[in-house]
Amino acid sequence: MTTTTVPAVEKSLLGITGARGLETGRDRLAAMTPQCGFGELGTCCRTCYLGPCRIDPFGDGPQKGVCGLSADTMVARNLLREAVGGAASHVGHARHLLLLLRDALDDGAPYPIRGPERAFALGKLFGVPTEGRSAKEVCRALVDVALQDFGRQDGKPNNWLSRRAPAREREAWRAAGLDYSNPHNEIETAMHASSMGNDADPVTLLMRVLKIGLVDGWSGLALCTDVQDILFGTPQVTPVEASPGVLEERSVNLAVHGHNPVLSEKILEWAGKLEKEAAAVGAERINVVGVCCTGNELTMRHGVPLAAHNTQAELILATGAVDGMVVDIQCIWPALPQMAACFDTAFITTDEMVHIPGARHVPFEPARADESASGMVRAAIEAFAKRKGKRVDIPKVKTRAVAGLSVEAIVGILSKVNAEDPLKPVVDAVAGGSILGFAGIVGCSNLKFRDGAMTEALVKELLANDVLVVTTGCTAHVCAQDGLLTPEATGRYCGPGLKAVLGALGQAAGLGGPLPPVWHMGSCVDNSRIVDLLAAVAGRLGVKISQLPAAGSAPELVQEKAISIGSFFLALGAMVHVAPAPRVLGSPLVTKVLTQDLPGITGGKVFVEYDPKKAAAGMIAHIREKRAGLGI
Ligand code: BF8
Repeated sequence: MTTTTVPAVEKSLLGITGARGLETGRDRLAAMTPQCGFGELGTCCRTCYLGPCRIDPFGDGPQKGVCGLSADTMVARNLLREAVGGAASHVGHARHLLLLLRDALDDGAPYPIRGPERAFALGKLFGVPTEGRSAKEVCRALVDVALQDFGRQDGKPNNWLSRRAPAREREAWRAAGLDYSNPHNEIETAMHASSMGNDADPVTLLMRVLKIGLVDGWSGLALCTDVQDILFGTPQVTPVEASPGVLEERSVNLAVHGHNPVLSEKILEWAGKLEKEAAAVGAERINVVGVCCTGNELTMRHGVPLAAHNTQAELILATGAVDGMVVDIQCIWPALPQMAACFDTAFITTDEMVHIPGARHVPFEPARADESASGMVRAAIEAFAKRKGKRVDIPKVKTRAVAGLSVEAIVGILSKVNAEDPLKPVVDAVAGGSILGFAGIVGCSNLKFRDGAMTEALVKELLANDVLVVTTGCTAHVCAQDGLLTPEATGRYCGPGLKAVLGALGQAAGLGGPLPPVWHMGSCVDNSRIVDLLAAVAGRLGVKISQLPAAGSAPELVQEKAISIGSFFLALGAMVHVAPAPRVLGSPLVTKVLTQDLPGITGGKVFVEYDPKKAAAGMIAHIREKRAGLGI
């Protein structure tokens, strides 16, 4: 790492935990360092009880597991299991949403259809009759199409992949044997193949990683986004506030954390309905704030403030000002209820998969959503009543951001510039070189890189080189906290070409200023929106996604879900920069396949670099190479 800039927000939060003597993830990381080298390299195998076996990459000691397994197979097998962990999370999230939509259509859960236009658009895409039918009728048909994929045993192509994926890529995946049928079967097969005594060929194991990437992408990410847009509406551009300074001393602060808006949407609704009860205990209002991806979902659709990304979830509890933290699924640290216990905070787990010692567990059943959500809001009000008058340490840092840039919102803005051909102004700017290319900077915030402001430094370097950035997930929080999601950032950070284009587009669209240089496209499942945007641009140019002057990055990898999302983008043909290194470096063969051979298979390529300037340089070189390939 070359930078040592600690972001202002982290600094102020760490000042609070330091002053209060509270343990944080940084303390636990320091106690854990140095971490296991075998684990980092991927050369530790725990899939059977002849082991655990480990292989020293420097050639000292045994070079095979007890069963004869090579380091290459060990690494490929471990990578596949990580990808499966990620895909299971996203596919499980999607299936849950589908079942909720089905129940809601039969009045079995109190959720109206707030995105009928999305239902009709998908209905047309899936060949479902829409003429003269209600949104509910179209949704019923769509639910049947989607659920067919989860039950099918006929080996026929997966509906969501077949209809949602761009045609050129679909054909390439079919030819490479990467298309799939039932997502659950693929997850099962991958776990089966990677268990002891099955697939020992690192190359076929790696092909399975790509296939799991597609399962993640189409039956996880895309399906989640589609159903969430049907249920809760397609995001539109909205100004928001960000950073822990959005907490309010005199209000009931209720943080929602996790990924599934089925819970957080209801919490928001009930927060609005219970304002009088909050006032009765002396609160100015109920202030719902967002953490991690469910925060992004509420921000994109309702302008709810973004309070914290993943590594800050425990830090905002240390302010003493969070009265309730209600969590659903994924990325919930077990440390959170421990921190909450130091204060009056009501920390509530809600999902049957997420029980955490020290938390209050209140099962959230969609059929009784109103009763459950109102109870959780009341728990936060009660906690406020206990907390009132006690010391709180809310950092003064509050930033502004523009959120809600779904593909539909982007096309809406660009339509004001060119109604006939909305993508033309952007495509022309790329062809003319004012926009050098596109970068998707996505994924997590990692303690190992926060003190170096890895994400912020990478984004700024790309902007200075006229690369337009889109973002999702915790990276979107990081960008919001650094002021990168504002029109002002365009003038401050962009190169002359990008600055001029964003200024002209903003004026032409009647925004009274430039478009922001980093576009907040949503939560991690909304990486599907990035794919839709790339597919639209590629389709407009008549090329494959792998030919676009574009690159992706997960600059602060944490979760298995980032591995499965990265695998999806590799299957799509994208360059994927990542730091820290995926656990593959213990295998020269796997490393070579991912960095050198993959471009000849899907066009994708893994690029590992810990220095943000060098990472940007590598991504820019890739973008230039792609430009040259297109003759621009
Ligand atoms: O799904 S970015 S730390 S919160 S995994 Fe988790 Fe990573 Fe945050 Fe959202 Ni995505």
